Amino acid sequence: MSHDDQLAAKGIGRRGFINTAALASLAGVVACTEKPAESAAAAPAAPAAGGHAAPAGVHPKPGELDSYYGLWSGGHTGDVRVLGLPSGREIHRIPVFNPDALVGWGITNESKKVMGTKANGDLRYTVADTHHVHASYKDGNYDGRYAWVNDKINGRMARIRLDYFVCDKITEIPNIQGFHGIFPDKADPVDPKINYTTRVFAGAEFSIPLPNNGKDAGKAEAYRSLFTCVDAETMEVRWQALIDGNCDLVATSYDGKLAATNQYNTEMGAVYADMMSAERDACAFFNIARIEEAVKAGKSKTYGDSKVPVVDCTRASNKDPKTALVGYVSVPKNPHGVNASPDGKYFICAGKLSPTGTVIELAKVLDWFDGKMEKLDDAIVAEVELGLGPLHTAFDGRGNAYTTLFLDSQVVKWNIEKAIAFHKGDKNAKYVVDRVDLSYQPGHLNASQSETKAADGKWLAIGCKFSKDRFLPVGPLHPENEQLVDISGDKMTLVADHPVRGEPHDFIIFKRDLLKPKQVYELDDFPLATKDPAQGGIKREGNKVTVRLTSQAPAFSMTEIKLKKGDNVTLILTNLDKVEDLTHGFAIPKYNVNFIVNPQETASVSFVADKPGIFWAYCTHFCHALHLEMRSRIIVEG
Ligand code: RUQ
Ligand code: CUA
Ligand code: CA
Repeated sequence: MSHDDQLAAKGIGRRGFINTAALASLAGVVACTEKPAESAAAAPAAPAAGGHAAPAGVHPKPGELDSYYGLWSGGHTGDVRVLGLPSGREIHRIPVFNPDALVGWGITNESKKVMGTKANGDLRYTVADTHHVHASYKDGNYDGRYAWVNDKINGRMARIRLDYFVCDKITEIPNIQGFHGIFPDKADPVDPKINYTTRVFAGAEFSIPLPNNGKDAGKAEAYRSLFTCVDAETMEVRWQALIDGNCDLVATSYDGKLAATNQYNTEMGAVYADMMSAERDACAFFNIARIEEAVKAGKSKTYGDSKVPVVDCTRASNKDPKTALVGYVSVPKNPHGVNASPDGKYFICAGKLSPTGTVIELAKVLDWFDGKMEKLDDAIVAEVELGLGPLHTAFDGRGNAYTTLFLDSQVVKWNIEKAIAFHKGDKNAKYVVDRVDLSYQPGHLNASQSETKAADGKWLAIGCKFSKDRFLPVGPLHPENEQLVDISGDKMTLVADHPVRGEPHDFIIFKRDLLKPKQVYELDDFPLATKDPAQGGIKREGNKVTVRLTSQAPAFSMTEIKLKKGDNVTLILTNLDKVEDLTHGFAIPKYNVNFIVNPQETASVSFVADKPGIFWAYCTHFCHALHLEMRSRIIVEG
């Protein structure tokens, strides 16, 4: 019985579900689920779930591997998720900003050091909101070194090592709020030998009074936003730029010369209505080489306790193009995404409150900075109607762009050169190639290899913000719906729905051979490693106790660990197993301790032995036929 048949048998039609959802009063948003007849014909109402119509790889056979990795932001779960594409299977979650009980993220001393602690040793933050994941580049393609992700709530940027799929650094950016857009550079603006990522840019969406000391809440002109540059290696903040308006999403050029951020509040309004009053907002283009010269020349200031140099990128101070650090290209009302086309020529801004996509030619922006073009807005080579609520754009490497339309609940495929011809006056240029209905209200989308020079035009994934009737009901909280579209032909074909836990935003999809992950750690990479069980044991200095323990399936090196009430204990566990996939866990009842050690990994936890008694510390990760027997008795003498 198909899903539809099952529902029909219960007297519940698909349409009935839609209507129920509509009644649930999602206001304007749900109106879009009632599709016009002609567009419903363009896409099947249900995905090719039976498998017969789905292209190879969408429903892999047992043991078959995916051909692409996907790195997905987790949203309010504060993590990054690793998916296999085209199957859509979730393979891994990388804990980043939020504690995670599986790996002991936020519990081990090593992870706490990365996450940041308060003076008393507690985590500084336990909440986050990850939106945008982007990876490091070399020669215009991903090089498999790093990925970065933002925490919108607390203004933090995290780096993930793609050899081990772990977060190794988190930087808190000073004097900003609502850190949203993030993008690594793809080359150095000056040195052609540096054809790889060395900087990561960050946009601040919410303006705050600078300095933010509670004194200027009522002064609209004190509210400002900063655009930030972080060093990709050290993760230190290199510089910031004071701008007019706010930052939304960020894009970088392939030659490293330009970074840009869309702005939806050039009005610099502190309240909602003021943020929508102007007909046009802007995309701010930063001249990276000039900004870094200005920083070097000391033409900067600082705010509050921060020592980060801040350069002046306001309009008033950057009127002469020949010395300007920034140029503001005007874009219709409250734009959202800005994306770089894989041929390196254009940035495309999605209009959000305007039904348009704006194509900005980068060579012309550089001409303006060189004094060769008078009006910066002449860099706009197309501004075409796409549909209602354009948010983000992806590319297929064949000259086509794919833009999500939030309000129309569609993705539109359009041809960039034809849009340019249309904008120039060729009214016969049919730039819209195809449209597909989505379920429902898409935000982000990305295509395989989309934001690289190797865009391959095979798969398009779309993050739909509402799933309504697409999955079995699970109470009031619905999953999001990540949909997969085959874009290899002229027409797009919707091939799969995947439920995901809320709420992913941006993601990237790239060929699996671009990564060579390691599956066993190097013992020597851990200074605290106990390389031989004989070196383990308990060392006591007063009430400071160090326990050095090893694991080898199915036993820990000590069956008994004797402590005294009040001891300050640091327990260091090294997993001496060398076999791939042989992970052990370590949990201590009543002490809020649980973490894992992967093969050849060392991790440590610190706690005060404040409760006397015996506590069976046990292995929480299935490792052996005698896994359940793998434990060690901790005796805290009263
Ligand atoms: S933003 S759709 Cu961060 Cu577009 Cu989510
Ligand atoms: Cu070791 Cu389970
Ligand atoms: Ca506006």
